Parts: sequence; structure tokens; C-alpha cells
Amino acid sequence: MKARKSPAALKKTPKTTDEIGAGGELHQRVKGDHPALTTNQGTVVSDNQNSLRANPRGPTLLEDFILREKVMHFDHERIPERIVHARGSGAHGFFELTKSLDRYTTARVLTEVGVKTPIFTRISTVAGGSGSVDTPRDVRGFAIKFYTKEGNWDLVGNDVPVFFIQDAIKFPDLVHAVKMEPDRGFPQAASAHDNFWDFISLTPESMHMVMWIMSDRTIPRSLRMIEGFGVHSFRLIDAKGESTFVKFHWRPKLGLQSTIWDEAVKIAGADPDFHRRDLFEALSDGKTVEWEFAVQLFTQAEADAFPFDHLDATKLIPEELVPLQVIGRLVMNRWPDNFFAETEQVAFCPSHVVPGIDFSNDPLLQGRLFSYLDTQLSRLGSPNFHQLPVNAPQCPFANHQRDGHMQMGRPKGRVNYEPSSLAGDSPRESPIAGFRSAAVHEGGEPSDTRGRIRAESFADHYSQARQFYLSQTAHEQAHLASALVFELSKVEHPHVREAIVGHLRHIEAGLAGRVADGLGMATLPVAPKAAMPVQDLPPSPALQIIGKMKATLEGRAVAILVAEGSDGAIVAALKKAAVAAGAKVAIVAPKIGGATLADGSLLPADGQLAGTPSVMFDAVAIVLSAKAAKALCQEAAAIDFVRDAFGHLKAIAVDTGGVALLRHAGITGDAGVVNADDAKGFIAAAKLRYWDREASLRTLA
Ligand code: HDE
Repeated sequence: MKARKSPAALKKTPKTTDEIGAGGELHQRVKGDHPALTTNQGTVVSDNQNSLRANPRGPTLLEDFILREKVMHFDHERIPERIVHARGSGAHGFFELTKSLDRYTTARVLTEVGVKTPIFTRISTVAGGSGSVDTPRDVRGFAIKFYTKEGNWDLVGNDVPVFFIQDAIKFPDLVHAVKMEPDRGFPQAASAHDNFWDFISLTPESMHMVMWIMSDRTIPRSLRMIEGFGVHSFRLIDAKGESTFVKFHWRPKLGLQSTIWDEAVKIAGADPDFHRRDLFEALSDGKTVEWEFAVQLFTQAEADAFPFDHLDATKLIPEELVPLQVIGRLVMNRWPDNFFAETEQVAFCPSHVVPGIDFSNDPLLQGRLFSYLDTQLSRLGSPNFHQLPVNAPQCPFANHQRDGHMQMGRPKGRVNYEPSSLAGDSPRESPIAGFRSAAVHEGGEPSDTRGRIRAESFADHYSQARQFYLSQTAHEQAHLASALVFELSKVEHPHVREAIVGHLRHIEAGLAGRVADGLGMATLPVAPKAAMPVQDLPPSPALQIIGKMKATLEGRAVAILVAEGSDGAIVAALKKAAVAAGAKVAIVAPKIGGATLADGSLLPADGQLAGTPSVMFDAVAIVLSAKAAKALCQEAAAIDFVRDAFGHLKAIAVDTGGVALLRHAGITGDAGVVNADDAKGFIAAAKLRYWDREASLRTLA
């Protein structure tokens, strides 16, 4: 074989990419004002294509410090992913207070109306690894870092208001049970397996959370359409040191919306990054994403009268009992510049609070106060993780902590201790302005003794689960029951399936019957002994999703399927109307190059039919010539396109060609199938989902 020329010789006479190695000549062709490529020590690199060799076909030399530095850095690019919530998407933005809570707290972030506090938010799935898909059935983490004038406040919540367990000591067991099984290394990002349901079947306190995770809340349409909850009770502290309990809520401006299970499964294949892409594209398009921030405030006396213990994270406080007060808004407006530096390295800790905000005695929260700081050490590798730009407070901060791995600061002066008298400018404590814990008496009753005890007031595991189920619409109840049938059908051990159905008997007899029937059980399993009688709490419509969906195309996506010979006027009218209504519109065609319309013009496509299924949209229009429709009747992707849109209860607009495709796919039509000539009618239809259609399409439990 002919030896290649030396790099120096090639630089002088670049001829073919083969001769110079991939990239060399191409680089030179790129226009722009490029800075010189250097090593991490600033030495300018002359050749980034070829390593240093003893002769053109000889061994690589150890002397090549440029190669060694580059590969060493690459070899260490990964840090441990989060043990839970590994897959997440982050964004910058601000929080603006609209109503002061100065009656309750001294925290300036909650008292200074109109002030915009910078924030970084990360929304995540829980169970999957960092490379897992965006749409498994899973809770979404909803973590916000407020860079306030008084220090960082991290509100690290979820998109459902309750949790699986009452005590932090159970968290490692819960997470081990839901993650992939240790002997086989699967399933990834899925709770539908024996270990999870085995643990749950033996943990009655999880039953309320089971209702939430089996509802469509855990298969959201978009990260922009989920609620957020601080979950635990916190305290606000006023200037006198008096405290009021508070629960935090986020409510999406776009309303709540979920997918249905079949849709979520297909989206996972069509676009594993569905949620991340949706958020990225919305922010890149200059849109903002907004939530209302609301609080529930209550006193100790009010808490004592609740029919549950608010310190128990498996319970929520119904809005009907303590109304939500909207006090501000959260706006996401900027995707991070760099995913790793910001979204991956951001370190949230529930223990990061500011003066005026304090913790409750919720034993789950208390455990979290320890855990998050601890995990940052193994993930980020240094107690100086707070110095990373995404984690650093945006207010002055100073103390006598020093040194450690990756110390970036250069604290000046002689004094690094306190008390001291040698320096007039060393940081000192501030008794008045500094953080003070709520002055609450923790003595308990004289008979109370120290011990590993679960309070009796935490013993009601079924009443709120029952309230949740009975608060849902009939469609949502059917989805919840079907989700249980799906998950439990993946469980190999019959006794685990039976144990879960036993718990359901305490929640609602009809639900237990539906699930038992769906699992093919001949008789209803025995219900376990309940620690206390189940209460009949009033239904709370605020727990629904369908009731909180907004009839809007804002934040939604519409596809128009075209092919050779489509009617351009119809397509243009539909597109114009959908864009005006706030939708993102994509033209989908059999070929990515687009389609020549009936008038001879070329309509470019945004997506190719086989790679852009209808699961990626909220409504679709099918505009086809008779000839193209005939051809597409032989095309599985086209038939799936309309069948899935119909099966996922979406509006479909059709012209005569579209009707032919629908007929071929066996779709007869209903109120959600409208004429493509009528753009206005399509927009009205596209804002809704056709829940009644479902009964004719699939067997729900
Ligand atoms: Fe977490 N959780 N958690 N968690 N959690 C973590 O912290 C933990 C819990 C939540 O986007 C970890 O930095 C314990 C409830 C979110 O970076 C870890 C307990 C709620 C995120 C940890 C809980 C959450 C985490 C993993 C039981 C809702 C992602 C990496 C006492 C209110 C934050 C990390 C982000 C992350 C521990 C329970 C929400 C291991 C011990 C309840 C949103 O520290």
C-alpha cells in the first residue's frame, strides 16, 4: 500500500479528502472568523486530523501530548447520572410575584411584587436512565432553583401531589423495586414488572399514589402541560418568628393534557425525545412557557382539624378544603447554552431555603434534607459544586469554608476562621437578617418517647385513593383501571396480582371488579386488613385531567398529510387557520422533498410520512388527490397515520381523497371527522379529543 504523505506536506498541497484525512480540507472551506483550536493549556494545534506517528504507517508516539490530552478528557466526559430522575430537560426563566405574602413570611422572593427572580427549572422522569425515552408511564420531577437576592431556594417537587411512601427509610427499597431488576438488567423505565408490584402490594401506604400513577397524569402530552407540586408541607415564617404551613402548586397556562397509553407507547418509538424536543422547539421559536404559582396556607389549628395528617406525604390537601391562592408566575424563556454544564450539573437540594421559608416535620422531607447534598458529592465530585455557574447563588456569598477539589474561588486575606479579630472585613453571622428556624415546640406529649414509630395519624391508606378514583370522569376511570390491568398482566407472580386487587377492594369495589375481570380472575381475592375504616371523602374535580384540559391549539401541533396532486388552496387555508389558532403546523408527505400540488407548485415537506406518524400531532388533516389516495391505500404508514389519529381520539379533516383513505382504513367517522373545506370547523374540532369514540375502538377495563 502506498504510504500517505506527512501532515506538513499535505497542508501545503491539499488535494482530496482521502489524501488529507476526513475534515481537513472541509474545515478550510467553512467561512467565518474561527478562533485558533488549542489544547487546554492554550497551545495552538496545527493538525486535528492526524496523530503523531513514527513514520507514515508506523506506530503512534506516546510523545503526542495533543492526542493524549484530547483522549484523556474524552475518557472522563461522563459523570454518574442521577440515581433517580436521570433523564431531564432544563430551561432558564424567571419567577414573578403578583401577590405579596408579607403577612406570612419575610422571604423577599415571596413579598416583593413585580420583582423578577431568575430561575432554572429541570423536569425529569424518575425511573429511566439518562438515555431513556421521554414518554414512559412515570412521575415527572419538577425542580426549580430560584436565584433570590437572599440565596438560592430550591423547590424540588413532582407533577403529582403525593408520594409512594411516608418515611425516607423506605426510599432505597422503593427505587430498587421500580428500577430494572438486578439479575436481568431490565425493564428500563417501566414499572410494569414483578419487583415493583411486589413491593407495592406489601406497602398499603402507596395505594393513593398508585391511583395517580395509573391515571393519565403519568403519560403527559408535553412538559408544558403538567402541574407541579412541592408535595410536602413547608412553613413560612414572619418577622415575629410565627409560622404558617404552606403547600406549593404550579398550574400550566396551557392547561393539563395527557396522551393515551397506546399513543405514549408509539411516541416512544417515533420520537424518543418527544418532550425534550417539544420544549426545545417552543423556546427556540421564541415562545415562553408559563405556570401559575399558587399556595395553600393553613395554620396548625386548621391542620389539626383535617381528616388526615398533612405531614404524611401520601396525602394531599383538597383544594375544596384549603383553596389555592395564585401569587405569581413562573416563565421559562431560554433553553440552556450547554446541556451538560447546566441541565446535567444543576444540583437541587430541598435543604436550600432562604430566610422566611422553613421545613415541616414530614419524615420524608426530613430524609430528603440529608440525601440531596450527599448525592451531589458523588455526582459532581467536590464540595465546591456550588461554584459551578448553574449552581452559584446570584447574590453575594461568603464564609470560611476553604479549599477542596476543584476550588475555583480565590478568597483573599489571612483570616479563614471565626471568631477572629485580625481582619475588619471577614464574614460574620447576622442574628437579625440570617436564617432562623421556626420557633416551634417539639416536646410532644409527656407520654411520647423516642423510637422508630409511625404515627397513628398516618394509618389511613385508602380514603384519599378512593376520593381520587371517584373524582375522575368515566373515561379517566376506565384508563386507570386499564393501566392497572396492563401493568399487572406483566407481573408473573399471581399472588402479587391478587394482593394488589385485594387493596383495590378497599379503594372502590367497582374498580377491584374491573381489574379482576381484566386479569381473568375467577374470584375476587381477599382484601388485606385495613388499619382503619375507609372514609368517604367528597369528590374533588380538581383531581381530574379532562376537566383541566383547555380547548386550545396553543402549544399543540397539527399535521397536514399531502401527496402529489393535493389541493393547494385547501392546504393553505387549513395551515393559515391552524397557525392563527396558535398551533405548530407540519406538512407531511410521502417524500421529504415535498409534493407537487394540483396547481403545479411544489409544497416542501416538514416530515416524511414513514418517519412522522400522527402520534406526534394533536389533530391531522388529510388532503389527497384521488390518485394519491389510491396509492396511499397500499402504504402501511398512511393507513397507520389515519388509524392512529382516529384511535387516539383526535380530530381528522378530510377532502374526498382523504375520505377514500379513511374508508380503506375502516374508519366510518364521527363528530371529530370533519370536512377539510371548512377550516374554521376543523380548528374548532381540533381543540378537542373525542373520548366517546374510545368505547368502539378498544376494550378498556
Ligand atoms: Fe428525590 N432525589 N428523593 N424526591 N428527587 C433526587 O437527588 C430522595 C422525593 C425529586 O432535576 C436525588 O440530585 C430521597 C420526593 C426530583 O436534579 C436524590 C427521597 C420528591 C429530583 C433523591 C426522595 C422528589 C430528585 C437524585 C425520599 C417530590 C430531580 C439526584 C426521602 C417531592 C432533581 C439528585 C433534578 C432527585 C433522594 C423523594 C423529587 C438521590 C432520599 C418525595 C424532582 O438525592
